[in-house]
Amino acid sequence: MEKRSQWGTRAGFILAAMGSAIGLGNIWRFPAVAYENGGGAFFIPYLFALLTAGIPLLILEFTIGHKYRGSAPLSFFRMNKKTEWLGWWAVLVSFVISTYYAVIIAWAISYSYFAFNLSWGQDTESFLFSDYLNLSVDPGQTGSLVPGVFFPLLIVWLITLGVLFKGVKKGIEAANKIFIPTLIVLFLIIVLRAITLPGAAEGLQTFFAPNFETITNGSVWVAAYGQIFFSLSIAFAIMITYSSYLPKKSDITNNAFITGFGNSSFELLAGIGVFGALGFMAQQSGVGVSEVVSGGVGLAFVVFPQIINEMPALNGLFGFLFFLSLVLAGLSSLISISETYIAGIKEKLGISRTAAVGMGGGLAALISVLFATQGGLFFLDAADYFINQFGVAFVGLVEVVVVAWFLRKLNDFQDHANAISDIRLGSWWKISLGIITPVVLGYMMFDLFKQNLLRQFDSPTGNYEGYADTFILFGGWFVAAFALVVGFLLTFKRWHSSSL
Ligand code: LEU
Repeated sequence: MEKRSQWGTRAGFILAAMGSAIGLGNIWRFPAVAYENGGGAFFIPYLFALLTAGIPLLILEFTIGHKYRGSAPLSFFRMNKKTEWLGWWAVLVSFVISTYYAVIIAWAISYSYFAFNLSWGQDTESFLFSDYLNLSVDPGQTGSLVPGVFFPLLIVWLITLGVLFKGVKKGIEAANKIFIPTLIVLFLIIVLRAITLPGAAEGLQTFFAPNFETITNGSVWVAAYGQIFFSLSIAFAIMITYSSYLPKKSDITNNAFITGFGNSSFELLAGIGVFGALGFMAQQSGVGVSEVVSGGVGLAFVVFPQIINEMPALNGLFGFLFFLSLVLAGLSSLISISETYIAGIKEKLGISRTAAVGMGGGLAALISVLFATQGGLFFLDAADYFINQFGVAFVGLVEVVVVAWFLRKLNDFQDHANAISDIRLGSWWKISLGIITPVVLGYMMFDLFKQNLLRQFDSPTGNYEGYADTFILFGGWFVAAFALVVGFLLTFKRWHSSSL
């Protein structure tokens, strides 16, 4: 057996895990999700999800990777020959996500360039959709390639695959040692600037003003769990893969706490920065903060350029730093998502890292070109919704049910983690994973299927985003089903002897 690659230092591992966790989800997703789900009151379900699902699952995945020392599919295979498919599911979900995640980073690269002379003009919305993305086809059609997205996308893949070619220590660890500290410094500068803008206090008040009524609403809890999963990169095969490169003598539990709290602190910081800036924007345009809030694409690529336009000084520089921080946060996450399938096929086929990066990364890069077409945004939106809802949350649920209920591994894993970690795990961990998480996620999946299937068949609310049935079927359900079916099929191929 070939000697397994390892992290050079403990800090290197923690930075890589944090680099994966801190991503687009923290900067553009969290603030809007928190706001839509009760503002200050959202922190209660959020903290609950962090402590009963996020950190416990992170510890579980770190333990699995450390104990079985393989990519997610190999680790699950070693845990029990019958559960390999679970590892592939997570890997394929990551594969799909990597294909469009890369595209959003490409937009951020373009926007960091546009920031210099504020070339998005006053109507930032029509700039994004018409001038930049050239979105002039119906959902489901591709139209032609958009060069303004394609070229930065090429840069994204060159950097990501370049880092992955270099391997765990010289590539992933080295890149994160530069990316993450730089990101933190940049982001602190941005947040400081944002909260000292006139009107910022108003924005922060809106962000933190708790709306306690929302707490009794099930969908708020679902949103909190969804955010924690995405943001902490759990149920994506990522953390299993990364921890499989830990040396035998490494801490697990403490590392998981550092990663979990580090990620949430960054998220909170992003919320503060974003809402400070939104408060400023609201004051400039004489409206309430709630009128300028929007999530996802809108927030980062429509509202932020407007805010940057209005800033009193150094607008271009502020804009550049903001989009550069999106790029850095995104790249370190994309590297981690891509490593899951690179490690998986490397071990399955017994090929070199170089060949695996070429094959896996090459294929992902090729598919991602679909999202750089005129109709790319629609594909991206549908794939993102379905793969997140029916991929990530579903894999998370199956993972805890299989490990805790069917294989009954929690005692075993608890002993494994306790034997090497500073912090000892007690009943909190087992109750969280054995009872709370499966129950909450089970309810969540049930509710989601109900909503989306009802929408499909008898549709007072219409399909997701009002898309046509065929587009939802091929652009949404099919993508999620593809990940699950291919995952099963891959288990029929035998492991190369060098991996066993
Ligand atoms: N945790 C990442 C983020 O917050 C996403 C993950 C899929 C790597 O953006």
